[in-house]
Amino acid sequence: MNEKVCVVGLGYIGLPSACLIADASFCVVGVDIDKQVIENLKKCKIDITEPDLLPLLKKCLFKGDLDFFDSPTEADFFLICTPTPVKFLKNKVEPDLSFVFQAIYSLAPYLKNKNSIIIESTVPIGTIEKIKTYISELRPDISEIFLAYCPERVLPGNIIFELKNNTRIVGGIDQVSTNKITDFYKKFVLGDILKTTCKIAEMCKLAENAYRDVNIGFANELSLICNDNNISVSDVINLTNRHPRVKILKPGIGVGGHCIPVDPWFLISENHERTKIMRAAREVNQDKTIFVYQDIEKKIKMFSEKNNRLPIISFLGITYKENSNDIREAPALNIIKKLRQTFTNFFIVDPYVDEVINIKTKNIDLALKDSDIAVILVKHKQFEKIRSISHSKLIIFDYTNV
Ligand code: SAJ
Repeated sequence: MNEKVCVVGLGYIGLPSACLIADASFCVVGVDIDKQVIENLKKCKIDITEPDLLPLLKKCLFKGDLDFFDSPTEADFFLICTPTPVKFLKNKVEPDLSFVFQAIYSLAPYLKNKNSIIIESTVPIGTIEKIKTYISELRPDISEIFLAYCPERVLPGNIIFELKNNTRIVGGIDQVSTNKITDFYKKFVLGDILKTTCKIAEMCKLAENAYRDVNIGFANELSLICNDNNISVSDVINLTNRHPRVKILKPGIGVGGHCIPVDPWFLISENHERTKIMRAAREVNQDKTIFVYQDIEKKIKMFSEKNNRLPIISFLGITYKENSNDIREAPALNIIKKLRQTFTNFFIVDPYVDEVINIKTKNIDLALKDSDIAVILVKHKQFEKIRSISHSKLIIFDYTNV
């Protein structure tokens, strides 16, 4: 009989993982506390736009290898893919592990000896050890459980491909767990699977995303210096990157999404004195969004003084990155939310989003026709030819043109 896998948390990692594992001849049960999510999935309805996900979901449901429930069932492998957000408290920022521990609590009654539990959610260093203690408190009758941390490292927009092909890290609580859970991943991952300890795996995931944040912060800092000196940062970066050992990332309007602006806090909160660069990068990246907001305000003022009226502005792009419909932690959204407290003469254009903060997005041709200014905040591919569809008086400010 096929081995059974219970995937807890059916978000942008859990759902594609459940489908991929079911496609590899496991019998998979996907679990989510949100009953609406379960109802929709049973009808093949998803709101994640991810290439290849819907056909894979349909195939697995049709074959009967995948089903969805709102609470766990018995299984050989439990895969936890619940979110781990951060809480912004008065004097500190703290990781919120309640969803992960809630998931463990909910599956505990179904555990049997020699079951495996795998955590994929981003967690602070030492969490897997805490989970082991928690499981033994919940189920003192169980003598042997395999437990490992295996962080996901996929790029939204390319999840199915990357889940299959990326190199994975498996960090077990002990050697037996590492081996057993590595063998499990080998059944549906084509990329290399590297064995390590759970603490190293926890640190690797946090280091990966903090590395990105720090490097984007560096690029954003350069962009502000170039702006002050009236030189093109894109020229500087293109030329600098011709050095064989330099690879500067792209400056932007700030860092969005649910990973890179969040994960550095997992390290900062526990290692405050040791994370000076990471804290600075967070600050620089957050400040970059404020800089863009203030610069837009300045441009509105200049237009008003020159023309004796407020401009009509089309804001192009509202998502956290290009060619995506994801608005979580989107800097563009934060800019518009703040701006609309004092300025409402604008359209939002985003081919991937129908409505946001109670504003219906507008077709690009219609919006530009009626606008004085176009502000590009996110470089969706649909905006590449903006100059060919804009009228001669349209002023374009491109904050992504780096
Ligand atoms: N950004 C820049 N400049 C750059 C690159 C990105 O300003 O040079 C901005 C983007 O505009 C966006 C944010 O950073 O607002 C994050 O975008 P992203 O595409 O770099 O990353 P995510 O959040 O979509 O996914 C990341 C991935 N990490 C990368 O290093 C590319 C992925 O590998 C991780 O698994 C994922 O986070 C995660 O779940 O942790």
